[in-house]
Order: sequence, then C-alpha cells, then structure tokens
Amino acid sequence: MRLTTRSVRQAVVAISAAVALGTVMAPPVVAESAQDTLGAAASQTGRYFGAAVAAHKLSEPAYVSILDREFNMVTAENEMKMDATEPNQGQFTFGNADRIVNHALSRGMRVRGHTLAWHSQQPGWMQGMEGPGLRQAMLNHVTQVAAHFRGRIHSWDVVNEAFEDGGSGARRNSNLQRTGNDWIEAAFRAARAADPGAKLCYNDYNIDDWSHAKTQAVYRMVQDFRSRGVPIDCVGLQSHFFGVNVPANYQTTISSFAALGVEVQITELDVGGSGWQQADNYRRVTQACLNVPRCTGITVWGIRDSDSWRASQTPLLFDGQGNKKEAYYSVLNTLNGG
Ligand code: 9MR
Repeated sequence: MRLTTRSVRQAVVAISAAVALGTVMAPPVVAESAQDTLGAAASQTGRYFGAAVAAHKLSEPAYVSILDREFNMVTAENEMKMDATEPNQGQFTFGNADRIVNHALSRGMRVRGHTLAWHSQQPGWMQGMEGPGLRQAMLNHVTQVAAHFRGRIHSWDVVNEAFEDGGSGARRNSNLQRTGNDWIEAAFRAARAADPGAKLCYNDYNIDDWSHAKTQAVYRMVQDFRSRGVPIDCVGLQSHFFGVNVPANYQTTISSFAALGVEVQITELDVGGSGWQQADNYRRVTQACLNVPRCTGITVWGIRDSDSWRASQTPLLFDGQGNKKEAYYSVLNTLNGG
C-alpha cells in the first residue's frame, strides 16, 4: 500500500477510534521471552513497575543505577507533598520535585504525583486553618501544583488517606474534612481542570482486605463519584504489609474496584519480613494485579531495604548493598508469566 499523508491520517484515526472503543487487543499475559528487569517484565503486559524516590539520593550512583535499570515509573517519596511544594502560603517551591520528574522523564520513565491534598505533612501555615479559608487554600494548592506539572504526570494521588482506620467506615476527622464532606470531590474537580491529561486517583492504606469496613467505605465513595460524574480515574492501594500476610481476598478487592470502571494501581507496596514468606507475599500481590486487566501497575515504596521508611523490617526488593533479594526474583518471575 502506498503511504500518503491522507492514508496515514486515516489509519491513525482508525487506531485512535479502536483504542477509544476498547477494541484493541490487550498484549498477551504470558510473556514470549523473559525480561530481566522489573520494568521491562511489567511492560510485556502493558503495565509499569515503579519505585518511590528521594531527591537527595539522585546523586548516589549505586542508587541511581538500580533505579534507572529496573524501574519505569517514579513517585516522589516526600517532594511533592503540600509542605514541600507550598512552604509559605502562595509561595511554591518545586526544586526537588522537578529534579525527580526531570530525572524520570529524561530517561523515559513516567511519574506518579503524590499527593495534592492530605491531612498529614501540611505546611505549618495550613495546619492551623479551618473552614472556607482552608477550603480555598487547598483548592488553590491543588490547582497551582497540578498546573505546574501539567502534561508530565501519569497519575495524581489527588487525595490521600481521607478515611479513618478501623471499623467505623467514617471519613477521617481532619481540618480538610471539617471544611465539608464534599472536599474530596472539589479537589478532584480542581485537579481535572488544572491537568486534564493526568489520571486522578484516590490513594489509601489498609484498603487491601475486601472485608474491612474501610475498604467498603472507599468503594462506596468511588461508586458514588462514578455515578455522579465526579472525575476519578483510579484507586491506589498503598499495600503496606507489616506483620500481616497479603489477604486471601486481595484480588477480589482489586477486581471489585476495577468493576467500577477505574484503574487500580498498587502505589506503595512493601512487605515486612524476609526469605520465602516475604517473597511469597510479593508474588501474590504481583499475580493478583496481573490477573485483573485494569490493575495497571505496581510501585514499591523505596529501592533498597536501607532506603525504606521502615528499614529495620527489610521490606523491599533489594538489600542494603543493592543485591537482588528472593522477593525480587519472585516478582520478576511472576511478571514474566511464572
Ligand atoms: O516514606 C515517607 C516518609 O519518608 C515520611 O517521613 C512519611 C511522613 O508522613 O511519609 C512516608 O510516606 C508515606 C506516604 O506519603 C503515604 N502513605 C504512607 C507512607 C509511609 O508513611
């Protein structure tokens, strides 16, 4: 066939339409040939594999070599949080966040934005605020930060950890919650307006077990948002597993959220322990995600055990020397089709 500008344009239109209709075949789940890094192995099924990154470690060659070799998605561990990006009201600082984003994008990795609105790690000036003033400040923060990174963020954790832990299923009592129950949807609408191309996620911990009241409460919120057209595209299961195994119903949690029409992303995975037990929990998380088409990627909360927020529990895929652990091979092997 002769390729004219017109025929190419027609082909592009046809492909775009097929993608929009969801009729393009998903890549095969079983890999044709095993890949030898986490990112490449995840890519075989159209997924990503990411890590949380700290800006001050980007000058450490050992750290950067593992990051650049293994991962194709990055989350700033602290650098995009409210206290980091708006230390004084109306004054925005993006130096460390930009460093991480530029490192990632210049190497073909993508970025998860974490996080636009949260009860924790608020700057001092915001901590004491309440009511309409706080609501306005929060919306301005969401707008300014999302606009600064517009076009460069794959997915934003628009709102983080807004539900109470434990059995109540209630919203967490925070200054943001006290501005009115609609603060979460207001944040999502502001984020959509500021960066229409980013996927917008609700992110939380202890929503991995389908039988927990907190999981059910978040599910009902997402269901409500979808039914009313509040712009939400994804749910982040943080998946911090310390002193517990991955729940047997984990895949049910993922597929139930996915059935609402949102993507599920495993956003902060780490598993306390060592050896076979740890490796098996990692395998189960990876397999559960692979089993659900709308589970689109996994991010681990750090690179080496020594980089972890809970370093003493050795929860990551590389040891302090950067050696691959049993858990690493278990994830890689699972991504490669078992
Ligand atoms: O890993 C982060 C650590 O360096 C910070 O001190 C801590 C402060 O709250 O936040 C950690 O990251 C958290 C993430 O932003 C949200 N989910 C829980 C993570 C671990 O606490």
